[in-house]
Amino acid sequence: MIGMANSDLSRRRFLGLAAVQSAAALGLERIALGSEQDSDSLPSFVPALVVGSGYGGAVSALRLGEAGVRTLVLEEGKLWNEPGPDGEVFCSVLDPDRRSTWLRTRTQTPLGTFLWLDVVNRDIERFTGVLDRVEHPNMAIYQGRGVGGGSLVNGGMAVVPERRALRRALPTVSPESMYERYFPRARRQLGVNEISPAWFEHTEWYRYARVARRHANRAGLDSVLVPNVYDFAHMRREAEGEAPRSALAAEVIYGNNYGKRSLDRTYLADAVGTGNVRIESLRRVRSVRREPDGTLVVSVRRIDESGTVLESREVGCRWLFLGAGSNGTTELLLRSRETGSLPELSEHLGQGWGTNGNVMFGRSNPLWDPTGGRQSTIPVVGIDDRNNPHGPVFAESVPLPAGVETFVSLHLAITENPERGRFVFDSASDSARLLWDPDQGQPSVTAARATFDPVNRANGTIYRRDLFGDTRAFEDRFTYHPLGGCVLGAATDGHGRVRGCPGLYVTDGSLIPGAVGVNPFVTITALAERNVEHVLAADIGVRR
Ligand code: FAE
Repeated sequence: MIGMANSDLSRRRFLGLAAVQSAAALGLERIALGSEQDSDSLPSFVPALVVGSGYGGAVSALRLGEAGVRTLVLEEGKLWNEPGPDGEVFCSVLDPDRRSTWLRTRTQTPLGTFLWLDVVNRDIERFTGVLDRVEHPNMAIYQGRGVGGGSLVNGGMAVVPERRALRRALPTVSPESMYERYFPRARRQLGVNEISPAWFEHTEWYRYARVARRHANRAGLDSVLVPNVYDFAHMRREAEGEAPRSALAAEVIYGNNYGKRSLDRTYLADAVGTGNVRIESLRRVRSVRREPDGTLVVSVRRIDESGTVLESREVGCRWLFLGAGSNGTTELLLRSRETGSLPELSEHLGQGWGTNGNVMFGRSNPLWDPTGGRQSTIPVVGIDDRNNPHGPVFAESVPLPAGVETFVSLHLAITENPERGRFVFDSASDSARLLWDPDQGQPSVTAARATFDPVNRANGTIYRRDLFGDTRAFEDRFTYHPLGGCVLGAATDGHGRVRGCPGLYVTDGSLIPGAVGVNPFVTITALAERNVEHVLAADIGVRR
């Protein structure tokens, strides 16, 4: 973006978005500009290859494309642009169908029951849907699937961490460079915006968040309005009946049809708009090997929309950027090391994994304190207890868009749980397995209680015990924010170069060791910006 005129930028985005639209109209699995659109096979060699199209992958693709490097992006999920039978691309949380869930026959929300009743999840057809839940013993990892990765399914909360949290997570990264250069660059390119405080204060759609804030304030806690990538001007038009509804129509974890500035509309559209980047969807990268001349070769499987493998191919490249997310990138590297194709990879691989201290819980409100039957799905309030002596807590007020009054205040707390898990390769299942004990979530629960027990006492509220299948009040057996596995400065060098394999880079959330204190995607994006800038200059010979 730097040094580029606005008209060039908007032209590039226009071209990229047009390519996305026409790919959808033609039913193509690939997005590219010009003649490449017509070629239907993978090249046997590309200068740069990016695996995965979430935050890390999208940053790498854009900056490589801008630098004039021909780049191929391989994404396992779908290109989400074709309308389903209801005329929409994505389904809502209230009426999920096969588009919701990755290769399962039942939806898998973390909040599985209400009044202990199994009323939330639905049977569905097996399909390459947009939200995946990867089951490990004692821990489930949620992740987005499709061109845009997690940006398709997440809540869009765009939070810059405090300096001390950043220093704890990434001690070797200069905070000055992050706060002065890479966080602003990431926020700009992601399209971060803020809700109007005046509108927030009176709209019925955020009553639930105001109630949560008031309860926290009564216990002496601060709260903040959190920036987001959802277009708040669009949301206000939704409220006024002037724009199609998405955040106000119970859309979020299975995708937003309108309003969300997901990566396919920002970074990836701009990447394609450079004319140097091509994205292929429904391509699962399985492993990496290195030829004697340094060429990196990935093995790729093309899958159909039911997950069946159609063909296997190899593609060679000079520079390989892994952005398959914490679970995906770590698995790919572990498989490559353990099956002998990249035997030199570091012993630190797989280590330093954490949940970002995620723990979810609900509180039951008294009948005179309703949270509202109409709730925007885009969270905007963070209860900020980052100075708690028992450990910092940043808890979002999570919507429960049931369409009826539930009297529930739902929270996802981000705590600085110091526990770390480790991925190992399980050759029997040919996949990575996470080693995580059930009691490793306890520090998250303890920290959340230190913040929210006083909130309950101050407001006469109690924890709900009917939401997570059994009678537990705190759900710490899943994470929305998996981090680590290929930690910066351990399995990689200080800029994401994989130790033991020149030309191979990690660019996603697996670089961050387990926690960053707030919702992570702005940090993942900014770190990827920092690393790719360095790699372009030092390894690929491009200066901006
Ligand atoms: P990610 O975005 O997960 O992208 C990885 C991509 O790689 C995916 O598209 C995969 O399909 C693809 N892939 C995986 N394996 C392969 C393979 N072998 N071959 C080809 N492609 C592959 O990675 N964070 C926030 O900051 N704010 C929020 O409000 C927020 N809300 C969330 C809500 C939900 C429901 C979820 C699930 C997550 C949320 N997050 C939020 C977390 C955020 O989305 C996540 O940290 C980032 O998406 C991680 O970015 P990565 O680049 O690491």
